[in-house]
Amino acid sequence: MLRLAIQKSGRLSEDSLALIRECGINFISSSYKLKTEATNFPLEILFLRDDDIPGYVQDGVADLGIVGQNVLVEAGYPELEVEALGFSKCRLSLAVPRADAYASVAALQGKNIATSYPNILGRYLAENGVQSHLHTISGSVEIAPSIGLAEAICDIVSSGSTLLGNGLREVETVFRSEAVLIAQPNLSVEQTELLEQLRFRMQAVRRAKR
Ligand code: PRT
Ligand code: ZN
Repeated sequence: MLRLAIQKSGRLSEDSLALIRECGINFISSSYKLKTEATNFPLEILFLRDDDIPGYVQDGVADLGIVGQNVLVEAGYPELEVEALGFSKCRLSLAVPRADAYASVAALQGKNIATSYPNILGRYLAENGVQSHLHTISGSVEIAPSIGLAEAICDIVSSGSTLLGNGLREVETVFRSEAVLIAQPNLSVEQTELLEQLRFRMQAVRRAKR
């Protein structure tokens, strides 16, 4: 038996459920249940907040998970990734108020930056030899400059319309992300065999879509 953790409700949920179904795995899901069992594959599905998925898989509470690389890498477990899934593509970017001068990342030296991704951003700034003050906030990062909390932000972008709507300009791509399948490091031989079957089916689903 394998336990797979997916996001309960959010941007990853629909595509995660669709992928499992396209792999030929049948299950009944209802919006109030936190767990369900597949009827034709030894798989249990847990519905969690995406931020909790890397830790649950690292600890072996779940065997597998589907999560964004942004959340996985920020949590510090990049080595759990076993398969890129090709959906929920986005980027983690730095942005500044539209009217502000910006020549390069050196412009952020000594500045305050609001983000929900202090680990990924901290590494990026260190690699670029820039020291900034990071303010970790968990949501509504885009309003930080307009309320005087920070001179720049680092947040997830897909279409760019949220930045635009808040008078911000995207200036650097810090990290590119997509949804990935992750697996706990201590699967049994039988579980590893099931994981390989699942990956084989996921790869076939992706090939069929190209
Ligand atoms: O409740 P839970 O904690 O489970 O969900 P969540 O609110 O933390 O996450 P959710 O559902 O918003 O996103 C889940 C994952 O989807 C993220 O971790 C990313 O891997 C991926 N993803 C893809 C995105 C986006 N696209 C995205 N556009 N995550 C967030 N956004 C937000 C972004 O934060 C910003 O506020 O959308 C806004 C920007 O969108 P654009 O299109 O205006 O640029
Ligand atoms: Zn979350």
